[in-house]
Amino acid sequence: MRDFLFDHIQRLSFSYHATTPTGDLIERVTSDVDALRRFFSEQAIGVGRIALLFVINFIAILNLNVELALVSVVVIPAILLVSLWFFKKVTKAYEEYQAQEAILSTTLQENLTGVRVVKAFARQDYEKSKFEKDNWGKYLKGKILLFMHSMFWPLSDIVLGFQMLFGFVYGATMAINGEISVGTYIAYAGLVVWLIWPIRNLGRIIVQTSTGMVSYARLMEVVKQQREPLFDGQHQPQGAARGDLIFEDVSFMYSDGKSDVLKNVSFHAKPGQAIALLGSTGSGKTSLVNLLPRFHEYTGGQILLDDVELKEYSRSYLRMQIGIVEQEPFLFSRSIRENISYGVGRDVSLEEIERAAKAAAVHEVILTFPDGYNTLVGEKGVTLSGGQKQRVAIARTLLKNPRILILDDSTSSVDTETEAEIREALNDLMKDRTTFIIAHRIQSVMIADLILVLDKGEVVQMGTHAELVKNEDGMYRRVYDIQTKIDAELEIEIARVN
Ligand code: DCP
Ligand code: MG
Repeated sequence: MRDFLFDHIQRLSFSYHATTPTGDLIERVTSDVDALRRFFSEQAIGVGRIALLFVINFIAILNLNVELALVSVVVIPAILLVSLWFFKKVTKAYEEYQAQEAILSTTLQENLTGVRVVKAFARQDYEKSKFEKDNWGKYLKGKILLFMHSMFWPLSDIVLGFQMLFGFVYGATMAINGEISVGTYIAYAGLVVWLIWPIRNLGRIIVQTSTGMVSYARLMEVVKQQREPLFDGQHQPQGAARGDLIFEDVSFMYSDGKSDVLKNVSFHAKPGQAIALLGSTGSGKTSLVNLLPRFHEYTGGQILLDDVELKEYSRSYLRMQIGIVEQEPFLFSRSIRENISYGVGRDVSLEEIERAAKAAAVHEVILTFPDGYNTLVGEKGVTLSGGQKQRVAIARTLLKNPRILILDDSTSSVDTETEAEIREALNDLMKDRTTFIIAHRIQSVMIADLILVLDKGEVVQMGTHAELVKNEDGMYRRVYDIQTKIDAELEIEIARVN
């Protein structure tokens, strides 16, 4: 079950993961699966034993005296009613308890992941009190749950105690009146205890079933989520794509969004061309490139890859053809070597890995680490600097050798010298791939065959660097002027200092 969930969760869509707290999912995969396992190993097995004991003893007493037997079980409806009432109460209490526990896990998980932010802003005390509040909430919810259980036991025992007393008195009266023999009475007294015991446990099981049911429902909520179909496309080309991309009036809105993030985007990227996206933060650059591997589905217009609509391709094929160096690359807590060869889908030699690392200008850096390529990367790459991480991510993508390359701000967190090194390496690698470059610096985008200037999801300008700088009122020219002005001022400053 746990393996299934793990696999399932990995295959859910981006929008599901964007809206579901990680701690909540962790909670379901660990605690709820445990609760369900406990339910099956402890409760479900008990049911058979109880039924058997009850039936045998009830038949035995029936054989002694029918009247006595019937008198001994009048309590069953009462016990059932009480159990069902508690069942409902405990279900609700347990639901709240699990939900609170999920909140607690989320808080913990976020704090561990964001520990640097917490420290940098000196928010330990705030986070501590938030955690304490959540933990206290869990304690209170747990207390309610415990209270429910502790109420049920005495109540059910009192009811059953009366039942037993009633049976004894009734039987004794019958014996005194000579309706049954003393021997029958003694046999009855011995047997009735074994009749009450299963009834008592039945109530307990009904109440405890609620926890199993709640966990089951919580797991089903995840299981019912649609997986992202990886192999749904009819169009499955054998070889690699050429990388010819046509955007026609493409618009896009996030499933939880209110307005279009991209509006009527049209352009043509020919195989091997470099397309640069320039635009202020939030203008939709990342959203645009995320449409290509079908992380999200565009909501209007169409995108053609090699003259076939993108939606006709399976996601797995597209993702094999497209390599992305993300804005914030994620590295696994594994060796550098494993991180670079991640997702290549075949055995790769160390030479190949080194070649990719050299191209990404990270080889020299890796050699300075204690174990070279076998050095472990700390959780989320804590031991690597931002720029180093990014270069490892570039090496990883290069090794995949994709037809379409997406570089999302990929040179933003490296120094100017390294940036020049990487750009040189990339120029080589971009040669026969369609490449998307997202950057803020004019130097990074001016070499592109086509530059798209985005503003609030719209392409406001399009062309080569030479064409765009000519337009005096255009946004591109404005960005260009500002950046060259900064550079010029820097030169003057340097001259003055010298
Ligand atoms: N957005 C959203 N849901 C997401 C991601 C983004 O609603 N899961 C919104 C936020 C922005 C808009 O979409 O208003 C565009 O976001 P992008 O990430 O595409 O913006 P950029 O990549 O252009 O910005 P940056 O330069 O900061 O990376
Ligand atoms: Mg972005």
